[in-house]
Amino acid sequence: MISQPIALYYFGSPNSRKVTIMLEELGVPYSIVPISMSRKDQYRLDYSALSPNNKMPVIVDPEGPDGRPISVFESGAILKYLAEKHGRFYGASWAERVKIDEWLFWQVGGFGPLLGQNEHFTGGAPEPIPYAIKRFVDETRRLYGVLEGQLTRQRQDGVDFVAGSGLSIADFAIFGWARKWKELGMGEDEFPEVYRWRDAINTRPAVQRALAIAVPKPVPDPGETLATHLKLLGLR
Ligand SMILES: N[C@@H](CCC(=O)N[C@@H](CS)C(=O)NCC(=O)O)C(=O)O
Repeated sequence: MISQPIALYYFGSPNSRKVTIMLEELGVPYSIVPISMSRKDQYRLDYSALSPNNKMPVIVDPEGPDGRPISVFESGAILKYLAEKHGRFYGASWAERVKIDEWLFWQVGGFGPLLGQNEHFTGGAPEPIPYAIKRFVDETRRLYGVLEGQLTRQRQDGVDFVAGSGLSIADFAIFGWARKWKELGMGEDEFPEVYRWRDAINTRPAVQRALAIAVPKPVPDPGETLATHLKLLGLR
């Protein structure tokens, strides 16, 4: 049976790329619905119905639990949903899934948001604020150190991935911000285990396909697709 494609509301940044990496690794059909932040698409009322926190990514799966359509927002929830649906990249036991969850939640609750603040204050703020830059660069260095420690322990146990016994959604979640070490002020030799792991993930063909996704310019208006999805989900 051919599955109906999952639609991914997408903005080309680490949070959406976690999901394209997962979908490419799974090899399931999907379509991209690009969202324009400069046009503030994320604050449209019809988009808010799918994403009440007005962020990307969101997925709409026409074949969700019990065969019914479902939408999912929050990148961590999307990764867990896809892993559970397809029975892949989420460990082989409950104990392993708990370990994967630790690092998934570490990423969505700390590594992602804190490194996002680093990027904002070092690159995007209208004026330089030395206190904020120092605070978030220091915190980035601490978090990279935490990841370095975990990857070192995993290697000592003969595992080349962040959590559990193999490649998992924790790797997909963490990879995006581990790529950006230079912009975030980290040194080339500071975190050898992080960089070795990042390079290994980066060379995976599915990851390369995900990173190569280009969004058409100008970004098409998502209104028609949103209307179709809201109808499918019974929200209109
Ligand atoms: N916790 C959310 C964060 C998502 C997020 O911050 N997305 C950014 C793009 S990377 C966004 O949509 N920003 C729009 C805005 O802030 O207005 C997740 O993990 O999905």
